[in-house]
Amino acid sequence: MAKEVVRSITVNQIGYLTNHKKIALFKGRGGTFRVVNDLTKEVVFQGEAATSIKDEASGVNVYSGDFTHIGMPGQYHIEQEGREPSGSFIISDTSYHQLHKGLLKAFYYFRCGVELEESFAGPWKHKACHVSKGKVYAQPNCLLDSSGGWHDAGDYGKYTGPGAKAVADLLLAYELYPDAFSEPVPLPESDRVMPDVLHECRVELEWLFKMQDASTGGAFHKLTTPHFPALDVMPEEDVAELYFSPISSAATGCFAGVMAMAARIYMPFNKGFAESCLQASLTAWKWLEQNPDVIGFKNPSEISTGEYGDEQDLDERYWAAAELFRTTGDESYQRVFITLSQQPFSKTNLGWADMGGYGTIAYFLHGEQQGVESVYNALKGEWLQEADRLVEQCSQDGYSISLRTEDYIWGSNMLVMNNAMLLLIAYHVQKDAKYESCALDHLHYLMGRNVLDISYVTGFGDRSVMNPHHRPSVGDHVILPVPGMVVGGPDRGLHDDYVREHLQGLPAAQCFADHEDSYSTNEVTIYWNSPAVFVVSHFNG
Ligand code: G3I
Ligand code: 9MR
Ligand code: ZN
Repeated sequence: MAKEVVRSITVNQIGYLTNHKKIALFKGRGGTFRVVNDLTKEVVFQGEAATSIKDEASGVNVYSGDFTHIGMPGQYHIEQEGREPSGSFIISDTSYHQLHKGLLKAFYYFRCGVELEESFAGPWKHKACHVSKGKVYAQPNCLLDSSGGWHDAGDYGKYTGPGAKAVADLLLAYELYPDAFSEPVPLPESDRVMPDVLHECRVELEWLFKMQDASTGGAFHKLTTPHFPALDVMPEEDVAELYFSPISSAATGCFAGVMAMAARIYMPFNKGFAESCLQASLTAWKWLEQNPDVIGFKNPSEISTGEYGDEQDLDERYWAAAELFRTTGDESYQRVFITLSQQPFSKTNLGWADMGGYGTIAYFLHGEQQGVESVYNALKGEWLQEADRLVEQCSQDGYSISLRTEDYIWGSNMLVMNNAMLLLIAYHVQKDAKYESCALDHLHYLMGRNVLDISYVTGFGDRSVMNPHHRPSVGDHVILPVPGMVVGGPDRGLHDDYVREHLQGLPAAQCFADHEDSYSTNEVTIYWNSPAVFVVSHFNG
């Protein structure tokens, strides 16, 4: 039998949790299947993949085989007559332990301005990069320290909003699931006093401080070279001039939000740092008060790096107000929050542009007692309504995720993980097991239970992404990519030349190419990794 390049029996390539639902998905045909113990070769379970869904997004018929019955930890695979077996997977209470560490360690690899030493970075070591001062756009004589933080993605830009989203996800993961972070990654700073996730976020927060304009309190939108360097340029070789692009109100809003959040979370570990975060948040808030109208962002004509344009700042203001209320207890922030909550923008979105969801989460986590009951209940109703929509969508989807055909956009894997995160927050406010179970299905998709039989996380899974659009991975001459990075995933819009040439006419969920040139499907970003850390934290207790 010819080996299938894309296996048609797909599983989470890492594995399943002992006490959760375990399902394999069979493309094209169902029938009897056997679960075999890798070690003993024993058939431990035989089942029927009988029911199927005709899946529009993937363009295939998908049969579902349930082996939840297996409760014995071990390593298994699935067999069926006339087919390539599934990949091996484990069943254990701690299946996602290494994955969790790997997803968090990716942030270390994204670090900018410091050398990545071999003892922590292994073959992916490199020298310190982007250590020069940056020019403030349109103020040629104003040079400011710009070093530190994380590179945004496969490029070396650093962007305020996306950075704030990434930190927010990680800090929320720690706030809700501290036990998931009990072991060191380890990182150079690991001290078993402050959890590594907080050490890692501090790297970005220290850089974010530098994005605040000292004279006004507003936040510069981004810090990049004028253009993207070539794909094989290592970070330390990228020495073009750095520019602070102009201040935007969206950047300032999420800056205020994430700093208020950090002030609260770092307080038990480092009072001085926490106070600096609060101060930064308050001055950003003052800027927002003094600039009530949107100050949007468009790339200046000389700059062509990522734009992350955002013409709507009410969601960022809403988030900032919620965090400041939660951190300080000052009712005046709650009043602003409530007023903003009546405006027509999404209160559930967790994207880099639409950040309203973070405001709602902050209000939930502050507690029903601390808030205004009617506001709390209205927001809870809205959140659960969206969660129910996602659960319903999953039940109609062949690969059991909540994306509709039109949701396979650039960075669709962020949506996959954001939706799972939304479901886990729903589970937090209303303990209905369907939310948790549906969230876990999204992780199974990310880790290989998808029409392409691919794990979208580098270095994890037996058929994981190998050629991400990630400059260090291209330029370092190491065969394996930097591990632990989530790639963007299928984008039906075919937004780069490589996919336009190779993927015409394919169904949405198949519009993905594991090729380094495909920046619209196979790039990596910090804010695609961060919701994955959140989701895996829930299941890493
Ligand atoms: O929101 C709309 C949706 O309403 C519409 O139906 C759909 C149809 O295509 O498009 C959606 O918008 C997409 C948007 O992402 C959603 O977030 C746009 O088409 C798509 O072009 C846009 O892509 C962004 C991309 O930059 C291009 O601007 C990605 O979100 C964003 O993650 C990506 O970010 C880049 C940075 O610029 C540079 N660094 C790397 C990073 C990742 O590729
Ligand atoms: O490498 C760039 C990637 O980080 C961005 O997300 C992407 C979209 O802005 O652009 C990539 O750069 C490409 C550029 O846009 C067009 N020429 C090829 C570049 C990739 O080498
Ligand atoms: Zn750098």
